[in-house]
Amino acid sequence: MPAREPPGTSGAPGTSGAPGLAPIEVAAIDLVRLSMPLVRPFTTSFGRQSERDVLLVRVTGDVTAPGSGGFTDPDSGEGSGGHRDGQLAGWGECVTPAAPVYSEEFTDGAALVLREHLVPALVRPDRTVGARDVATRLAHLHGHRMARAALELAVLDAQLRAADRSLARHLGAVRDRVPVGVSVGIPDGGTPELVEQVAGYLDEGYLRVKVKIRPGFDVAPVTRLREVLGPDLALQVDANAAYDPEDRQHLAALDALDELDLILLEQPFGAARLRAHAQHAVRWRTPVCLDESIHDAADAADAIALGACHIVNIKLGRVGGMAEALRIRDVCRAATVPVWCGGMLETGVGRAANLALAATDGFDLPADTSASDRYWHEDLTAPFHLDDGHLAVPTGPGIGRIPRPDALEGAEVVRLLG
Ligand code: SMG
Ligand code: MG
Repeated sequence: MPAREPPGTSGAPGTSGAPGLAPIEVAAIDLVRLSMPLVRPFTTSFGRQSERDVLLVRVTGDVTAPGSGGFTDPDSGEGSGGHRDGQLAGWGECVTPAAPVYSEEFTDGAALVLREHLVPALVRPDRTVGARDVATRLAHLHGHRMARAALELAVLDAQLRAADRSLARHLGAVRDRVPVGVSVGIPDGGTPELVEQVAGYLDEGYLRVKVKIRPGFDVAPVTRLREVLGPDLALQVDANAAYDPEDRQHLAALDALDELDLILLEQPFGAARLRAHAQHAVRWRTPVCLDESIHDAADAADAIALGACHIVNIKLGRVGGMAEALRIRDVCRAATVPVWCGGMLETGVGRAANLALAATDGFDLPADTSASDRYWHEDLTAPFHLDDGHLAVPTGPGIGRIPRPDALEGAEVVRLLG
């Protein structure tokens, strides 16, 4: 982890020139874990998921800034954002899947590394902590970016609540609503169900559609979508690294998809296969977008220099948090490579942070941050609604959302530091 001061997450001004943030005195750190069923199963090339094993990091700070403005949440109307007895809470969502199927990271591993390594390192030598300390104090530890990101975002949320400032404002957001698309999994019912689901999402107003593909479910369903929904459908596909660049049939399928006027082809090959991406990106007219391959700004710079991608999907968890996400955005901007904000089936906690990121300059393509009802019967926070193809960026202090107390009833709470 680079030790230079990251923009937007520290006592230093954000990219907007927003004033700096004071560190907090950490009183406690907890892991809050609960299972949430998805409204419909989500199947990708790596598996089928019907619920999320949700892991939140809660950082409780002693209020050190008097007159810091209370902790109400105007977006949700939920009253306290964590203010109790001179303390306030910041929240971060760890986006790990339950199993190491998207990358090496998984929720039990994240909980363990947070407990045994990341949290102890964060509060050494003292408990006066700002978001930038997550990079500097944890610099000697490798990997576990999703766990790191959850910790960084929780500290940042607490700092922002203490300063009565929204994350979006802190980052210098340039829009108050974010254009959004929807990521559609491989349905149990195959192509007919895919067409029905996509048509339904378009009726709801989503601005573009991303379809999950895998070898054997690619050319035929995507061709059918084009036939039924027409040339104007804003359509992209995501392979989640399922294609083998040495397999002729796999390449033939990707070549056929290249004829279908897609906005982009996301991560066809394995995360480490930058050269394979470059070899084929140069032949295809469809822009290649990388997701799993990009862990930090150096990866983005290398991928761009190699010609391995034309577009980058930025996810807070995959890259270790807000500071690195903004660095990647800046590397891409300097190379005129568009970026957009991806998703990991977040609850309202993670979605709120995603929206603030997606509201910053440079995030010009629709995000994968769909409305709450696309994922949940009842979101963990006040829900996000789709309005004319957009989600409103929260304006309350911090991420502008807190978990509803009743939604946390029955959650497992593990105190890591108290
Ligand atoms: O949050 O709507 C969402 C999901 C977006 O497709 C999505 N994410 O590779 O981009 C991706 C996948 C990873 C999901 S793994 C849980
Ligand atoms: Mg992806």
